[in-house]
Amino acid sequence: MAEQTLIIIKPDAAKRNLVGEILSRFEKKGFTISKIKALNFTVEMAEQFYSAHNSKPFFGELVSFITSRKVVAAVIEGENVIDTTREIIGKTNPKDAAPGTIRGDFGIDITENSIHASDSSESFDKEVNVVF
Ligand code: FUP
Repeated sequence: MAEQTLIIIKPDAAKRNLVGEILSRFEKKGFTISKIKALNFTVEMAEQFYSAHNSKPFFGELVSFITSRKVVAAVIEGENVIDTTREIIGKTNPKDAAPGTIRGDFGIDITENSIHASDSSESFDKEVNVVF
């Protein structure tokens, strides 16, 4: 089976109707969308999804943001999709993210940074079970 990753188009981007624009970047790169849905994260889902960060000072804000309104989650597949997707989304903080990356082009700040993507196959396995 092809490698898979999970992306979440976060509340700030979904609110600005950037879903099609963002998904098209993955399709144009040759990746396939194998699952997709719009959903509202519950607090329980958010705490599980971001459990690696539960001792960080920004954890509360992160949970509050991701649960604030509807997001779009998708499983994307293709060769080397995990690392390539991390390049397509750009650095965590939009001010450090290169132009042409999703966060560089659309991110507002380190919280409202438009998109999440799994950083490893272990993260993907955990995250896909929370969302799908
Ligand atoms: P990333 O994998 O690029 O999403 O980055 P991290 O796993 O380090 O962080 C997860 C999320 O926590 C980021 F999308 C935004 C948020 N975050 C903050 O709000 N403040 C920080 O200082 C670091 C991360």
